Formats: sequence, structure tokens, C-alpha cells
Amino acid sequence: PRTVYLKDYRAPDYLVDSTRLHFELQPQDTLVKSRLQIRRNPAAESAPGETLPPLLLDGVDLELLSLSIDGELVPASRYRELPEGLSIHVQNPEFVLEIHNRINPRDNTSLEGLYLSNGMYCTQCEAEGFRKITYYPDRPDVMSRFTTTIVAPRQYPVLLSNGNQIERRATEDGRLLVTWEDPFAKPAYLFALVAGELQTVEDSFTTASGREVKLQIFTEAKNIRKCDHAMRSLKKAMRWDEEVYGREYDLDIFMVVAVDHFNMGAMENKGLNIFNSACVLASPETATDATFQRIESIVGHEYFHNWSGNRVTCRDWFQLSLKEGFTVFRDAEFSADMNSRAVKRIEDVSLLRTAQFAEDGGPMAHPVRPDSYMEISNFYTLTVYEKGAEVVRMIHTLLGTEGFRKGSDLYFQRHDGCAVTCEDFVAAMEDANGVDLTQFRRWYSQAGTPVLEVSDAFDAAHGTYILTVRQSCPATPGQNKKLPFHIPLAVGLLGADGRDLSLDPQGTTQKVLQVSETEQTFNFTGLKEKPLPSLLRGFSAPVKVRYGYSTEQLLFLMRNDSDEFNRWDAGQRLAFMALEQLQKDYREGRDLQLQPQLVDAYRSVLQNPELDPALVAEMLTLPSAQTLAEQCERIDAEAIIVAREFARGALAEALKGELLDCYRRLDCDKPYRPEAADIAERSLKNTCLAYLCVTEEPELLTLAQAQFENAANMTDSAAALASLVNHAADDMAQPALESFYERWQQDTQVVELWFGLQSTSARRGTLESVRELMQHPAFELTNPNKVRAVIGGFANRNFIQFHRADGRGFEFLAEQVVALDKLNPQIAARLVTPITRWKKYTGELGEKMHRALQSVMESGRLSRDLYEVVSKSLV
Ligand code: HT7
Ligand code: ZN
Repeated sequence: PRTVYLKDYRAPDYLVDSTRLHFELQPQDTLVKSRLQIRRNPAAESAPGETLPPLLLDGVDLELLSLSIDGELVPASRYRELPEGLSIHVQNPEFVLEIHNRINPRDNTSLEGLYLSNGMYCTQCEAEGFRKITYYPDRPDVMSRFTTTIVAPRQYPVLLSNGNQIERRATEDGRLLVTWEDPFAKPAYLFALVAGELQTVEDSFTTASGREVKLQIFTEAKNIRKCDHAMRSLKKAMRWDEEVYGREYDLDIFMVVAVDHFNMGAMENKGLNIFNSACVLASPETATDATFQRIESIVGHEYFHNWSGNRVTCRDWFQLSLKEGFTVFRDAEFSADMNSRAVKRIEDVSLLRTAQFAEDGGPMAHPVRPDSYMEISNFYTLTVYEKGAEVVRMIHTLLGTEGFRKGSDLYFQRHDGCAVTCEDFVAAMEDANGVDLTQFRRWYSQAGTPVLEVSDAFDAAHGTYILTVRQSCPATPGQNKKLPFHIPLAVGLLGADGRDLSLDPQGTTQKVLQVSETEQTFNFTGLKEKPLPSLLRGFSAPVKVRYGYSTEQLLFLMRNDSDEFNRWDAGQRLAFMALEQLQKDYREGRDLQLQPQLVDAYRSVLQNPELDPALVAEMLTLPSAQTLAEQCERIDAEAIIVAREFARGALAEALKGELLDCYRRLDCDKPYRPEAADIAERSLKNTCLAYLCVTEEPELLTLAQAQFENAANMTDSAAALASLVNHAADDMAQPALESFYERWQQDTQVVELWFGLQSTSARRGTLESVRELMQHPAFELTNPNKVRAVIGGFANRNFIQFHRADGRGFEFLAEQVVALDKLNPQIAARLVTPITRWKKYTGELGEKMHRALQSVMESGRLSRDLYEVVSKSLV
């Protein structure tokens, strides 16, 4: 497959001023007619006196029926069908192009373009799916005004597209015809169409300037009672964007549709967001707290795209982080404002440290703004999204809240209606604040996770504390040498009494150090004693900090740091040190013993009434096996598993009494509310329950059984069932699993959860159960949610069983990836990730993983998506 390079970007030769689309929907035989008003792009590069270049249109899996220009059929001699499009000879700088083509939504299992999901027509056009609908310049810098007519049989009473509905009537042959007009020019990737027999929940929102906006959520009738939380979240997001960014909604209607078959979480199509059902539907009986929170954040994310993505869009797909990094930052701040800020930050940083750092250290490592790709769908990554958001957060930290707002105001005003670059975003931030971010731009172009080695000294004679910071960044594919980054390093200094010291005469207790050189020192004066540094507060940059903290110092930070994030982080460092020691002891054949200080520290956290229970739950959670693996130079999976399981068991045993007290205190019959304070209590209660069940003591397992039987909400029910599945004997776990399925078999989202509980079970035999689950009537290989729950759960969230010593876990994944590639290449290419990291594993396990990956390559012809990932990972 061809590689596309950022350096080869050229402005489009032609622009499309208006796009009229006409659909006649039939499952296997949908007719698409398009009428495009086209003109030569004055900004396109052309040699003087050059004849008009050919018009290149993208098109994949289309049957061309006819092509005409200005009302005349174009003869075959004037156009060429290419493997992925059309090249048309052009005679005039302005013309009207009409194309008729046929597509087959029913057989479209890729879930890109127009497809059927449970009998409902829907589209997914980002990044390059519009070319599966009709021939078009399918690139984000071609922005056009769309008018869309949909004609469908009567069993599809709901026919939706972008913008405002301007026509609805019956056709002469008794079908329904609806026309939508979108007044905002947009790239084709924001086009959407939905047709189905859907119910709607309606509400309205009055914007700050007093305009009334109709809000509608569409779903199948059976889910209509599951839309309230999404609607509430939408209204909160609309208000928040007005208050924090001064951004109002711009159309008279905003629609959300839930579909069961969807490759990602949701899609921000203009005025018509399409959501994976799992990311929009919730009720207390069927959804966990985590789902409620995910819905709030994704509804916010897609809504925020209306400005950061739609009104101002990307010039090309290398600029993806322009909209995604910025929008993830916006949704994270929204969630932080709606819930606990510290806990949200801990969750986000945990994801970054586990999965994004692994991406940065793996074969697919790429900068936030990649330089090249074979298949753009492979670059919807944690680096582009999550690290991209951290880059925007660093700009926020450097400029402050007001400066950042000035920058975003200028960015939206300067580029409204345009397709722009990451460079334009940074330039707006600079121009609005009169700062120079030249060096900072390296965050967009250099891949890899920087490492900061920090050391310190105290000059008692002068009362000066000196911090020395050295930065480096490991080589990544195609980038051996890195230049120093501009890193905002937020620090505080703790005195012996545990309080923050003043860092200047104004009494400031936290400073953001501007680290920009390979090695740099920072002096703090006027100190009476050597302080203890609290480094990288709030995780002010996506880096790894190395500082030789002693156990006592970490215990001190855990107790005293005024920065809640760093309190948690001190606990993680402490646990990491203890787990490293256990791994070493295991490898060297010594008896295992958990550091008593760690047990004491966890006890004090558990008994500290001043801490937010959600923070306590986070602080009691050991770093995941994946996080431990990421931090190792070479991964010894067995040692990680043994050490972590031993530590969990030892903690459970030592803290049984305190855990039980805490569990009993929180186990009360409150009516369910998905509000931060209640979520926090449930989180701590269920963390305690999980530890208690680790002991596998019958009386403690009966607590889980009782909670499972009496739970009035899904959070408690699922947590109890997870504990039973992981720790109870079959005669207790199996009936629980069966009764759960019996009760919820009609509910797709709960069945997905049920699949996930089983595929992530740490018990021996899980691989065999996973194979059985794939034969279950509710499993479909064509549904990404089911694939993610069963196969993805096993490969990504079941470190213990996936890494079984015989390598069968890897072979299983390879087999499934090959099968899936024929149906849905995007999902196959994502699913293969766990076995692409084979080089980091020690011994035979690494070899087995390598062989599994090779077997994918040798299985026959791969899609472009899968080929890119596998070939880059075998190098
Ligand atoms: N902007 C949306 C991206 C998306 C997508 C990309 C590739 C394949 C399928 C997809 N579905 C949605 C999601 C978002 O970031 O909001
Ligand atoms: Zn997004």
C-alpha cells in the first residue's frame, strides 16, 4: 500500500461550492445521485498557462451508473476509473458535475460509508468513508454546502441528515421523501444520514443570546427510557461551552442517534451526532457509574466538536489532533468541573501512562502530528487524542486560564469556516498572548515520552535549594535524535511540618518551571531547611519523572502533599517500588513478603475520613499489570503477575478488618443517583469488596453473593458479579452468571457487560470460555461492541490469562484478527495491538507472541489497515 506524507500536502485543484445529494434507500441497492457545483481553486498551485488539471474524485466499492457535466453525458474517453476513484478530464474552470451510482449498505460490514445496523440505515464518514457513498473529493479541506434528499419506503418514518429539514412529503409511488439543508459549509467527513423506525426524546435549550434550540435523541423504541442522562449531559455541555469558551450552538436543532453497530464511541456530524449505543444509553438498573460518566464525557466531547472540529476543521488528516487533542482537553475539563477534578485527572493519567506511553514506546510510535500514514484510521490513537490533549493542557498551563481563553477566542474568530493546521492553533495562542512557542512546537513533531531525571542539593549556608533537571527522549521509529522539549514542570516544596513552603515574598506555593534545555538548574532561595519536592504536580506534562524518593519520603507525600494528584502518585510510586522488589525476589527464588510500610500506608488511607472516598478508592488500587509492564525495560509477564497477585492477597489479608468496616459503613440502601458523591462511595465500597473477595474466604464471598442478589443498581450488581467470577468456586459463580443473563438477555448493553465480565476473568480456563462465548447466540463478529467485550476484553484487559505460558492466548488473538479483517479492517487493525509489542517480552513468551504476529502476516492478503500495523510491528 501507498504511504501518504505530510510534506506532500497540496491545496485541492477544485472546490465544491454546493453538494446536492439524493438517496433512494434499498438494503442492497441504494441509488445515490449527486450534483456538485465545482470551480477551479484559485489557491491551487499551477504553472502559468497550464491547462486545467484533471478532477480527481475518491470512490471505493461504488458502481458507477452515469456521469455528466453541465447536463451532458461524459463520454468514456473523458474519464478513467481508478482503483479507488475517478479521474475526469475538465474543460472549464466552473461546471456542474452529476453522478449516479449504486451502493450496497446491507453487505457493508466495514461500518464506514452507508450501512445497516439492526435494520436502521446510518453513516460513518470520518475519516474517509464518504468515498464509499459516492465519488467525491473526500478530503477535509474541500468544504461545501450540502442539501440532502432521502427517499425511503414507509417503514422508515424517520429520515435524518445534517442541518434543517426543509421538505417532507409522500412521493407518487407512496414512499417518504425528506430534504435537509445545512447552511454551514462542511467537509464530507461531517456528512450524516440516518433512516429507521425510531422513537425520540425531545427537549430544548435556550442559548445565552436567547435562541431556542430543539434537542432530540433518537433510538429504537425499547431504549427510549435510557436517554435521560444523555439529554441532561447535553444541556450541561451546551451551557458549559457558553460559560467557559463563549461558544453558542449555531443551528435550530441538534440531534443524537444511537446505533448498535459502530466502530468507535461516537461521531460529531454537523447537527446530527451518531453514537454507539453503549456511549449514550443508560438507566440505573442497566448501566454502571463508569458508563454514566463515560456518557457525560462523550456527549460533551461530540458537542464541543461543533466548534473545535466543525466550525474550524482540519486542513488534512495529519492535523487530526487539532480537533481531537483540543476537544479531549475540553471534555476532560468539562468532566472535571462536573465531578471530582483529582479523580478525573488520575483516571486520565492512568490511561496515558498505561496505554499511550506503551504506544510511544512501541512499533507504531508517532508524533501528535504524524508525518506519514498508509491508512489514516490507524492514527485515531491515544497519541493523537490523549497526548494531543496533554499538549493543549500544557499550553493552558503556560498561558493561564485567561491567556488560554484569549488564544481560543482568537483561534475561533480567525479561522471560523476554515480548514486549518496545528500550526494555526499554536500561532493564535502566541498572537493573543504575545509569547513565543517556537520550541514548544516540538511536542507536535517529536514522538516518544520524555524522561526527566531530577536531582537536588541544599546549600544550608545560603538557604538555597537547587533542583537539577536533565531531559532526554528515547529513539522512536524514524526519529533517532530528539531536540529538547519545552516542558512546564509544576513543583511545590514541602517543609518538615508537611505544609507547602512559600516560594517567593508573595507567598506562592507552587511554581511552573520552564524546562527547555537538556540540563538546567532552578534555585529556590530563603529556605531554612532542605524541603521535600513535590514534582510534576497535577501531571503538568506527559513525561516520566525520575527522582530518588525514599520510602519515607513517599509516605510523607502520601500523607501531606496539598496536590491530591501527587498524593495518589506518591502511593503509586511506593507500590511500584514494592512490586519491583517482589518481582526480583520471585525471579531470584526468595520468599515473598510485602513491605509493611505499604500496608500501613494503605491502612491510613482507608481510615482517613477527610479524603474523598473516590480518591481513597484510587489510592488503594495497585498499579495495573499493564502499567507495570509499560514501566519495565523488558517484560517478564510471569513475575509481574505473581508479584501483583501476591501483593493484592497480602493487602487483603492484612487489612481485612478495616476493609470490612469500610464496606459495612458504605453498604446502605440509598436510592441510586449518578452524582459524584454517591459514585465516590460506591467506588470505595466496591474496591473494598474486591479486596475482601481476594481472600476467597467463604464468609466474605457471601458478602458478594448477597450484594449481587440484593443490588438495586448495575454498579453494585456488576461489581459483585465480577468478584464472584474472579474468586468464587464454580458452584457459586456459575449460577450467578446464569441468573444475570436470564434477567438481562434482552438488553444489549448489559449482555455486552456480561461478556466482558467473563472474558476478563483471571481464572484458569478463561480462554476456553471465551471460545465458547463466541458461539453464544448473542455474539456477533460483525458487531464491534461484542468483539471488544469478548476478544478485546480477553486480549487487553486480562493480563493474566492472555499471557498464559503456552502462548495459546496469542494464537487465539491472531486467529480472530485474521477472521475479522475480512469483515471490518478497522477493528482488526486495533485488535492486533497486544501482540505487536512482542519485542519487549523476555524469553519464550516473546517468541510465541512474535510467531502469532507472523502468522497474521502469512495468512493471506491483508487489508491496508491491518497490513500497516502488522508490517511495521514485524520490522
Ligand atoms: N471524530 C470521531 C472519529 C470517528 C471515527 C474515526 C475512524 C473510524 C470510525 C470513527 N467513528 C468516529 C470520534 C471523535 O473523536 O469524536
Ligand atoms: Zn473527537
